[in-house]
Amino acid sequence: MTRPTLLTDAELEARLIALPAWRRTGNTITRTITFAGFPEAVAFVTRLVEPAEAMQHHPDIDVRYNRVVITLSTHDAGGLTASDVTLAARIDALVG
Ligand code: H2B
Repeated sequence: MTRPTLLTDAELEARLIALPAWRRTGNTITRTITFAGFPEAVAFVTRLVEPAEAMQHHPDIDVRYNRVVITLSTHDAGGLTASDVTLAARIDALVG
């Protein structure tokens, strides 16, 4: 398998303009979403399965009561790639 290509800082900054809910922290981007309660938070996490499996690109997920923190990074590349940006946009579309 070819190693995915890391985005440059300039490419990343440009693409994050379209993803204002996401914050970059080093080699990851993160979005926090708050729900009415734990069932809604867990239900949302199950909705991430389809895009993640379709892309074979999987978010790191932290659920705490009604809050879901989603962290994206391309582990195979050791940083952020186009797959992270694409998945972030797909997650935004699910949040609505
Ligand atoms: N998800 C994420 N976030 N980063 C990866 O590098 C990654 C992945 N690699 N999901 C995929 C699976 C790879 O291990 C398989 C073989 O496609």
